[in-house]
Amino acid sequence: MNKIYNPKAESWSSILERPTKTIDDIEATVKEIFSEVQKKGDVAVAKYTSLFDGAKIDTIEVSKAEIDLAIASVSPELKEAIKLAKSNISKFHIAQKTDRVVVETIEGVNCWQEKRPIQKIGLYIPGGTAPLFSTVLMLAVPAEIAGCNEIVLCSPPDKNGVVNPAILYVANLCGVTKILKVGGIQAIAGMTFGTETIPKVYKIFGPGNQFVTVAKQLATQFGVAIDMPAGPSELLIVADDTAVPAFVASDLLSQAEHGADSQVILVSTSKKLIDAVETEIQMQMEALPRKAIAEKAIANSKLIFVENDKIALNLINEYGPEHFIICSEFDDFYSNGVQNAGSVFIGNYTPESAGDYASGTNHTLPTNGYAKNYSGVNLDSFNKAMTFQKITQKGIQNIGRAIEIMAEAEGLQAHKNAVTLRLKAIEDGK
Ligand code: HSO
Ligand code: ZN
Repeated sequence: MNKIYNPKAESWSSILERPTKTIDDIEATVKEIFSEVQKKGDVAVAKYTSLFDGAKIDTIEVSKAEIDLAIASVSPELKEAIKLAKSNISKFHIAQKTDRVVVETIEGVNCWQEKRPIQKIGLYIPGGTAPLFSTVLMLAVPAEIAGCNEIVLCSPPDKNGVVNPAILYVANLCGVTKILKVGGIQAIAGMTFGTETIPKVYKIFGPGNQFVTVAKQLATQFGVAIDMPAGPSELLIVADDTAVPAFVASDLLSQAEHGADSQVILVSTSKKLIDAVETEIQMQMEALPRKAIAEKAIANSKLIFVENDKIALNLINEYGPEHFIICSEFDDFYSNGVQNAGSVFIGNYTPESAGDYASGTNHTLPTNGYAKNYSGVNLDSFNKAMTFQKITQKGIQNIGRAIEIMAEAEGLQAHKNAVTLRLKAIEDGK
């Protein structure tokens, strides 16, 4: 752990630097697989599934029988927990629905805005060391609420050609329309171009490793939208002597166990707290099954002492953490002053795990400083805002002259004519 005392503002960006990415060498592989999937469809998908996942797959789509088997294998206790989480996530996302916005901007000119669901969406759920079925909830629940009519889910199979049963259970519970055993670059390529079995979608959501991240970025070049650029998990905690060191340590470790490249940072105005948290981390880490992973992330973590809360807030806003926990006497100061963070957790009894699973907020959040310019996934991520207008004769008379003058000034005579003809027809009709 790196303890840093009173860092100068000039050094903040280097202290807070994220683990560097090696996008360049990945790009060539991604392009090659995209081009092969585009040309050969399912044949290429099967080839890469065998190469990367070591699985021989005859049928890419998960069958009804496989789903039934998965449902039966999930424990009643886990099913109950998932249902509680689903209920809270549903409540929070249903509340995000917006009404039609209607404005008569000037007499006779009626404008309105309505949301429409993105019709075809693709969800990517990684396999790996911890298959995160909770991410299926975070993506499929709002997709269903928004009314997306085609929800495709891709997740890689294990060596035996099986997708994690909890992922299948949640997908089935949340209205996913098609589940496919395909992961990695080939999954993103499949949803970008469409194959014999994988439907082409309009927007792709979900986390993934560096290959998946680069693949999602390439997908945008073929007209597919993506949720956001993803990166390793991050957590920044600001805490003072009102915080409980054991709680703070447990939160830092909860993010550290995601991956060796996770970033966890503690900012504090108390040296005493920093030391206590450091001791707690070492103690708690010993007992973690994923100690080897957490240890690596913790080795890169930063415990930063600053003189006062104002400096702390500036530093936090410069970093823009994915998750921001506030355990401070001055929690209002921080929650009102934070400008850049994906999701904020306030008080000693608000662990990040709550938002990861069951409080109701979404856990698909911007990392890598993108909290400065991206929102986390929310109901509107699955919608487009469409505008409508209806203009009466009186309305076109009210704005027609202004349009004519502006069109003329832009040198666009046809635009002007579209108004002039109508104004004249109205006059002639009089
Ligand atoms: N903390 C992760 C989400 C997650 N945690 C899923 C546990 N399961 C997002 O950064
Ligand atoms: Zn997590």
